[in-house]
Amino acid sequence: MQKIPRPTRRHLLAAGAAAALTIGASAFLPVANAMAAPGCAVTYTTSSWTGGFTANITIKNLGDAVNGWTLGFSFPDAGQRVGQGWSATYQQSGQSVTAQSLSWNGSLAGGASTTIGFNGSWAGSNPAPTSFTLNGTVCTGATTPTTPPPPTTPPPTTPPPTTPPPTTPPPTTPPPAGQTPVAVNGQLRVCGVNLCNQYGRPIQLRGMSTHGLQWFARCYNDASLDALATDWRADLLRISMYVQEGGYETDPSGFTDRVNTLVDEAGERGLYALIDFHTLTPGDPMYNLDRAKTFFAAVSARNANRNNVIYEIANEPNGVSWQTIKNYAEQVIPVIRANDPDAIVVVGTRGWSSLGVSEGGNSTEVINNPVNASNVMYAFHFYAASHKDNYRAEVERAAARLPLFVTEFGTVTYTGGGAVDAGSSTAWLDLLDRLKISYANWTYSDADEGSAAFRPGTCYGGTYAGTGVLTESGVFMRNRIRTPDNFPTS
Ligand code: IDC
Repeated sequence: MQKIPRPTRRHLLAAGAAAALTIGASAFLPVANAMAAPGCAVTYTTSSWTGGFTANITIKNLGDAVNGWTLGFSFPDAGQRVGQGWSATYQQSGQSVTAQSLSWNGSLAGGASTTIGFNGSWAGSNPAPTSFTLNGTVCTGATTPTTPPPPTTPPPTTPPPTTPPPTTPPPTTPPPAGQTPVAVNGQLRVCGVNLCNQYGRPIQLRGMSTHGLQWFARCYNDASLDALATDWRADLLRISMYVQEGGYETDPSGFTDRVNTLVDEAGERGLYALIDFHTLTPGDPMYNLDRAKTFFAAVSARNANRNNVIYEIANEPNGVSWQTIKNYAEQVIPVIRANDPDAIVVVGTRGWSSLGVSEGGNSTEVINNPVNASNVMYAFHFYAASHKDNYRAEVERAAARLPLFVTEFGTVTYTGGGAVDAGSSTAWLDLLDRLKISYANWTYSDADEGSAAFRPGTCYGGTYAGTGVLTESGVFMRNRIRTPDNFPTS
């Protein structure tokens, strides 16, 4: 019943960094400098490739507490440039660079650290800066080791399967604790237009969305989540908490508890948890602003120390301007940041998260007027049987300029029902794979509709692994999701 979002975007340039980030040629260049002053210690590490690099900078305050800070350094080579940064506001003049704190990370107690970073470009060589200042004081404190952290696990060596997966339930052996998606990738952040892991490398998360928790709670239990982690080998569980239609507004504390429990269940299996504040009707997110603040204050406080949580603050705004959505986001995001400053927040877009397309707009309105916050991504939704080439073209264009996250999509029509469109679904997922855009499929449930992965009645039984319990959509999605991730670990 909802409309369908359709984007149309043009391919903006993947500004040096994004383009270069694509593949392979990255070498980890450990560069760490710590400086000796009593006031601060800085660790600067880069992941570098021809012409581009990602820098991660950890700043440790060794002096008195500061409220607002500016880090200063100079690039040794005149060809080094800061591109898109995160967690600070960057300025460069000649070879001199300053990085100024944001509202949420400006307060740094004595002994506290914060991490910032940027994507940059280089021409001649790419040496690390050798001296840093914090609020004008040269950093001379002892620094952290100059070698990059070892990967927590070796990269997966298994090649992609060359034969179709078995049709009988495979053994659901859990991956070793060090090899789950969360163990390998750690705390995520947005870098450039990408979702990056703890090594500053772009990754794609692939997973499934729950159906409405108010209707399908029976589908989310140890056996079904074990199957998602070990049989589907998913990376991500989207926890879809409707606000209306019998959802959150009817029992705020009960739904908050249910979401938190599922965050834990996902975490125990090494899955990322995408907390979806599933607004839909009414389409104006402002209608739920107070509820959103209450809900996100609670879940962000409770989950602040977990590294597997991503917040999606409005599922599908519709019938409202981008400016209204942006205003909503700029009120909800600080509530989250106050508790959980480094978590990624995904913001819904106009026209049922179509980047405006389903309401006659396009992503230019977001590009020209982005949410005023760092570590933010933008939601794009599609239903493959309804949304095809023109929407794919828009996503491809938008992806060069905006960090996108497909927090929901279906293999069927936008009603959630109808037949699987395998051709369009394949075209979509090939595109998302190529662009490293993360996704969650609607739905990991046994709803009696084409988009559901399980056959009706499955959730009343105890078996979730294998293809015997799956619908056509479920078989299709399991085949796509269970291929190896090959997450970069350096
Ligand atoms: C649909 C469900 C359907 C339910 C309906 C209620 O599949 O069982 O009756 O919601 O509102 C969306 C929404 C998502 C929709 C889905 C399919 O985010 O809530 O689920 N869809 O219509 N946007 C586009 C499609």
